[in-house]
Amino acid sequence: MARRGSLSGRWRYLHPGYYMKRPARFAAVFTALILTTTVVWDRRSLLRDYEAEVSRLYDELNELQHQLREVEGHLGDGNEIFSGTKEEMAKNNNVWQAEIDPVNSQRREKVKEAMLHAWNSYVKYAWGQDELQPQSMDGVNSFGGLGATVVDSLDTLYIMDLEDEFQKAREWIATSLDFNKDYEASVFETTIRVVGGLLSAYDLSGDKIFLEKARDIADRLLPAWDTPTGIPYNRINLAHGHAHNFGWTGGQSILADSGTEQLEFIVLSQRTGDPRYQQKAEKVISQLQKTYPSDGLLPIYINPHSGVAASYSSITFGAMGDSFYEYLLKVWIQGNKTKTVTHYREMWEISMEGLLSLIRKTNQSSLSYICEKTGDSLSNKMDELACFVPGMLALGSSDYDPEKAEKFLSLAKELAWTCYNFYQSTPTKLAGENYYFDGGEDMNVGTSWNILRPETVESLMYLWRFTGNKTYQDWGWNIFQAFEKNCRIDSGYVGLRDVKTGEKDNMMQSFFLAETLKYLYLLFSPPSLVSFDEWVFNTEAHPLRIVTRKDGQDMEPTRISVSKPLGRKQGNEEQN
Ligand code: DMJ
Repeated sequence: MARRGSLSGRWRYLHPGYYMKRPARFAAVFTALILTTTVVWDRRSLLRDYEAEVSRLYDELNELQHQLREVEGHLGDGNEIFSGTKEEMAKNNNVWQAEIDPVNSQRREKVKEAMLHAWNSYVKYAWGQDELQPQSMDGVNSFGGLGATVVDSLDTLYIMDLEDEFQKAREWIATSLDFNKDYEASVFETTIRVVGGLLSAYDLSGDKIFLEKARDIADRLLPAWDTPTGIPYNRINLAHGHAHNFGWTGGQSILADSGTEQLEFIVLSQRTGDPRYQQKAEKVISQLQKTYPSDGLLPIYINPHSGVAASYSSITFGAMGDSFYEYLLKVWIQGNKTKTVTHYREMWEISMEGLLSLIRKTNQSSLSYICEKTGDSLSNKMDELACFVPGMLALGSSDYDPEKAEKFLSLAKELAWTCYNFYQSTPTKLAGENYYFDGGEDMNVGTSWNILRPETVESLMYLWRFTGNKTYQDWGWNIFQAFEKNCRIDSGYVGLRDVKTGEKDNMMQSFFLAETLKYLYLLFSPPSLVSFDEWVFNTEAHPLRIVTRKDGQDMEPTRISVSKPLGRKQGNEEQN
């Protein structure tokens, strides 16, 4: 039996005495030790070399990407409409670039972080209420207690991959959202935010709870369309179904409030198989079509009993007119551009000719803007709300013949430049609510608040997707940074009472989470994320899936687009 310290046991090889008696064996073990160390050392330095090589290749890749952007910048002027095989190649190439572009992915992460900050603040201080008041750190039921921020945020959370937050919102909707409210709701606001938000969440996630809830609220809104003409009353009591119009319109229905439910109600009919929603909403357009003016410009007040538009009220692409024109185009897209929906496109095109008649340029810097009109008189005023127009024109221009497509896309770029200047021209770099262009001057801010509106970044996202011009991403990034600088506080995001002084208000509008942050996120994401081929965005930025309309006689598109949205084609510093 071996004793401890003995040179004959199994541990004898570890005892120095063993090797002193056997020098040859000592030399062999020593050599083996040296060789092993060398190999290990060498592998580590190989690894280091390898890492350096990877980093060098990564730099080279960045450099090549940069050169590629420059080459692309020289190949075109940023205005091209790609087509055919070249288009597909460019599209794939650009999507690929957008996916790995480190600048884009950093910007996207910052926007996602902003969404988390807005959402967490809302959860902490205003959970379940319509909107957060960040300064007083409480909530307010500005829409009757329908959880507007929860519903408006659903798809943004989903698209940004914020799974836990989405699930929390979903649970609240399943267990606590109750529409049986003795409250005079705006039919328009409830449709675009609540019906639209729920349907979008359903289309994205497939979770039936969202469809059930959408149907519940839509059923409560439906009696609003029971008027002699089918043009709806704009307010309705959600519990009793009593509908009427706002007192301040003198009993008239508002154009945008009456003509911005078609997308949502068509989707609801498609998903439920119940045609009533679609029939009510589409009848409004058929009614307006009967007396559609030759310039396609409708005054904002319409009598729901006679169907006649009040000529004393103004014509505008801003407040109270805006999304009526937007939906004419988008319902046509949603309807696969088939014969069934041709009249929407026709009405939209007539209105776009009317729009051209409202365009003026400043003497100073040749900035294009959209006038408002009452009777025969034009006013040099433009709302920031009208800054959705560049995006709408970009979306609709591709289905014109090439000459008109070019014309409308150019106008879209000019107007986007003006809208961007609404932001750049103020000390806070945030846009006021509206602008005046009197006496040929460039722009003077009128109403000077900013309530975190999305229209300009919305248009930048469309223009970037349709032109591939990286400049639009840079403009969007500048606007985002101005929001971060002026509007972010510890308890959420606020608007500004005055864009000149930077004085803050006390409201985080639900559309900031639904629209502004979503469009910014998409501006820095590959265009394949919520692609225009498959989705159409409602006016509150809720994407709705395009499916085949079963009520159409002819399923073939009546137009073949001359252009398609692209990914990015960077490097062009064009400024319209
Ligand atoms: C949103 O509710 C919608 O975009 C609507 O069409 C216009 N106003 C706000 C955002 O500014």
